[in-house]
Amino acid sequence: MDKAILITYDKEDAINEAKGLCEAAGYEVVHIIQENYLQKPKYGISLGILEKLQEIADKIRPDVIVFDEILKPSQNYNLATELQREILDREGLILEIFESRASSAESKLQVKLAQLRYEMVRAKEKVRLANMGEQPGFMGIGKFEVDVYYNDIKHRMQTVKKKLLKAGKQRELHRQGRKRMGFTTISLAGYTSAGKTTLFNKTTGETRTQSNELFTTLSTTTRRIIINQEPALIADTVGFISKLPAYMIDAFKSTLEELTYSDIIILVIDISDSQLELKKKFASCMRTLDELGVKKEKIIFALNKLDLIKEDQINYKRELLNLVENEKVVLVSSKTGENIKQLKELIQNTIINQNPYKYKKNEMEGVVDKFGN
Ligand SMILES: Nc1nc2c(ncn2[C@@H]2O[C@H](COP(=O)(O)OP(=O)(O)OP(=O)(O)O)[C@@H](O)[C@H]2O)c(=O)[nH]1
Ligand SMILES: [Mg+2]
Repeated sequence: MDKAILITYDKEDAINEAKGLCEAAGYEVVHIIQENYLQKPKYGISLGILEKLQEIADKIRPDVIVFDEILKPSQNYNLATELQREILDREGLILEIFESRASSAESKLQVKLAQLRYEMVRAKEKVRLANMGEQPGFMGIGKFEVDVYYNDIKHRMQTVKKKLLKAGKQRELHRQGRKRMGFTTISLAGYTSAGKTTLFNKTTGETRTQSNELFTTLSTTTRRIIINQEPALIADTVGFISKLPAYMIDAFKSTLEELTYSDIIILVIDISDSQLELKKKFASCMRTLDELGVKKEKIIFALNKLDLIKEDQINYKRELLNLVENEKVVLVSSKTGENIKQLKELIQNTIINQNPYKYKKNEMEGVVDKFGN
């Protein structure tokens, strides 16, 4: 396994998440440097820490130095030059994970697009520096080469986008088909590792891979379930993570778009997380859903991993998320199956409320049936 030195924030949850990301990308974290502030202009870290890092890196000889913040191209370049090692920032790390996980043709294209955008931002910086004449040979390339490089990325991005557009149209057709057939569509959303796939498996009897590694799921799978004696479709989706840059959400748009068109979103929340983590992840999920244009009324909150917390913690944690008054909350354990029935009932009631006419009519028909025959 490749070795990594990790530079992250001096907070337990940040450390755990960053370690999780490193492991998911296939790195063994051999040393951690914890800092309060990681956004100093030149290197992200202070000169003092840089010196310390240099010493440690000389001793440990890691394959990569992971920097758990988004680095500007110039910062990345400065660090790499000083340390003479590969520097991977948070974005680069997430991209590596996505790349290794992407299995469907569409998710591969999405990852490709995200990678090209990542490169594009860096190319733009190179063009800017070259134009300023400050660093004509920035990273060893002249202005002409930078232009060629930039245009090449742009061209490749256009090709990938076209292919994705085609895949998106295919999805749109599927969606229309499902709508015509009157299926209610339900999507599972939530932070990575919240338990979406476990819940999906529990409700559908499927056996998709669930794991405590981050970003286990990268593509959307849809299955039929019966709610209210009628078939509905439920989809498992890619997880969210904080500080996921907008362009990455954008790259995964066609997959995440399913959320925009779903009748119901089950937002899966890991209620066993620490207060801080819980709040941060929740805010991050709500922001992402908002960015995707998901209406609040469609969201059902599934507070998952109930088996891992004590009774007296429950209300406190609901309060923390401002979900005490909310009626669309259900506490579940996807592992033990506890309260899955309640979740289904909540889904059912939400569907009925969304289509009062349809279900009124069915009820009436039921009455006629009973008494008419
Ligand atoms: N104790 C407990 N563990 C759970 C529960 N639900 C899920 N898990 C565990 O949490 C981990 C993550 O579960 P997944 O279902 O893979 O999570 P996910 O949300 O699909 O994650 P990504 O696909 O990575 O976004 C796994 O190790 C599950 O076994 C639960 O209700 N209780
Ligand atoms: Mg999953």
